[in-house]
Amino acid sequence: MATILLVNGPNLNLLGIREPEVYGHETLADVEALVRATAAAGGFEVEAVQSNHEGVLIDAIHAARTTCAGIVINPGGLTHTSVVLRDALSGVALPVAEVHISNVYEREAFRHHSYVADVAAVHVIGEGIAGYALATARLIGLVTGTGTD
Ligand code: CA2
Repeated sequence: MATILLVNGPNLNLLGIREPEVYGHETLADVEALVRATAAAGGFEVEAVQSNHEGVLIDAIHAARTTCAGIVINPGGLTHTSVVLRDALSGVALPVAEVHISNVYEREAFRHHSYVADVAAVHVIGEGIAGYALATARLIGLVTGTGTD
């Protein structure tokens, strides 16, 4: 079965534990279960990584080059700072879906720019945890050629 890499960046291990008013009550384990269920419905399995260390994320993205069909990523705060993460995504040349739980465009100005946005083919922003399922389904649509957008 083909595999989707799910990447969650720094601090997303705190989901459901801190700042529920911004990020909701669901945990990282809930996110991973949601993505696995969505992927399974489309015939894909999921490899999940969360790290607070940029290099760990980059190594996982490089490893996906030969093992995965696409990447669903919430880069966390690295979205707004990391050229190296963007270069890793662009370097592996896999289809990428970028997810943000909160609506970054309604938050501080420094969250309005994403280094990942133009290397991602799918963007789901401000849909809460459900956005991960939307992003996964759209990515699978793209990978299998069955998508509507
Ligand atoms: O809305 C999103 O998904 C973000 O990617 C989350 C990042 C933030 O820096 C981006 O601007 C938008 C922050 C992830 C930190 O997650 C936490 C979860 C619970 C408690 C504290 C932080």
